[in-house]
Order: sequence, then structure tokens, then C-alpha cells
Amino acid sequence: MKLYFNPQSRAVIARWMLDECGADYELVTIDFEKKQNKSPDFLAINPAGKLPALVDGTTKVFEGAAIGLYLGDKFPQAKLAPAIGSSGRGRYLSLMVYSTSQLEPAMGDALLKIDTVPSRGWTNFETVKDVIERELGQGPYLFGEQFTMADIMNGSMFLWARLWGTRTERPKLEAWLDRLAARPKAMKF
Ligand SMILES: N[C@@H](CCC(=O)N[C@@H](CS)C(=O)NCC(=O)O)C(=O)O
Repeated sequence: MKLYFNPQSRAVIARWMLDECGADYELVTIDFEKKQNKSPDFLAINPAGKLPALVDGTTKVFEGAAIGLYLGDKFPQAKLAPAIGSSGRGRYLSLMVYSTSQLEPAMGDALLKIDTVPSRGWTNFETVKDVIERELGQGPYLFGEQFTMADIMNGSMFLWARLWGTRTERPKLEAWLDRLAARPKAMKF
């Protein structure tokens, strides 16, 4: 497998996924300065010209959440995804999509200090925190004792925000984030 990568990008999240899977992979560095992400070769992998992107044989996957879903199913032994047909599967798919369709844009609004317009499809960031806190329940992870790709996708967004000095101000969420960051294979910046 090849992960198209730049250390200053969301590809560090995909690398975290691959490491948690115990996958054998190669990093292909993409230089943003040289606009390698807009080259015809790269656009054939990700037509949006963005990182991360993953190539596994003839399979091409782009969008971080899609890469997580793909890897979670490809490496069932890593137990990073509730199995197809299991009771948690629907909530898992929902939380994976939620991470980029709601959590991330809501966080963007909050960091940029702009009002969230509900008609655009996501709630404000405080509501996102309520949702994730509720989904976490007693933890320690979103699926109880089972650490999954949903923890990586949702947690990594909050961990990014920490780099900008933003904390959730919610003890339960902060404890979860500390737990994620302490995992030996957690993303490194
Ligand atoms: N929703 C996308 C976001 C991808 C994205 O915006 N990647 C950034 C790096 S973090 C990028 O490639 N930017 C370069 C560009 O847009 O030219 C995902 O989750 O994969």
C-alpha cells in the first residue's frame, strides 16, 4: 500500500490508522510547494488534489474518513471497526461521516470565530461537543472498550485544535483525548 503523504497535512491521521492496523505501507511524499498534489499523476488518484490518498493495488481511496473505513474493514484482526452486520455498525458509519461532515466544519467556524449557519448542514461547535460527549458515554472510547477508527477520525480533529491552543473545556472529552494521544501509535506532528 502507498500513502500519499506530507507531514503538514491530514495524512498524519491516515498514517496513524495504518499504524494501528499494523499495515505494511510505503509513504510517498507530496511536495505542496511544488504543487505535486495538482499533477496529472496525483489527480488520477485524488481528483480533488488533496492529501491524504491511499493506493492499495488497483484500489484508490481519497478522503480521510473513506481511508479509515477502508482500512478498518481490510484489517479485521485489528478490531478497529464493528463488523458488518453487528449492532454497532450503523453508529460507527455515522460517526465516521460525522467527523468530516459536521465536527470539522463546526470546529472551523469556531476557530475562525464565525457564526454557524444551520442551513449549511452542520451544527455549532458546542453542539458537536455535546454529541461526542454523549456518544462517548462512560468510555473509555466511543465504542466502550473497543478503540476504533471513529476515535481516530473524531479525536484527531480535537487533537489538531489543541495545536492551535484550543481545548474543549470538557473534562470527559479532554480525558478521552489524553487517552488517544497517549496511544503508542498515535499521530505525531
Ligand atoms: N476532507 C478532506 C480534506 C483534505 C485536505 O484538505 N487536505 C489538505 C491537507 S490537510 C490538502 O491536501 N491541501 C492542499 C490543497 O488543497 O492544495 C479529507 O479528509 O481528506
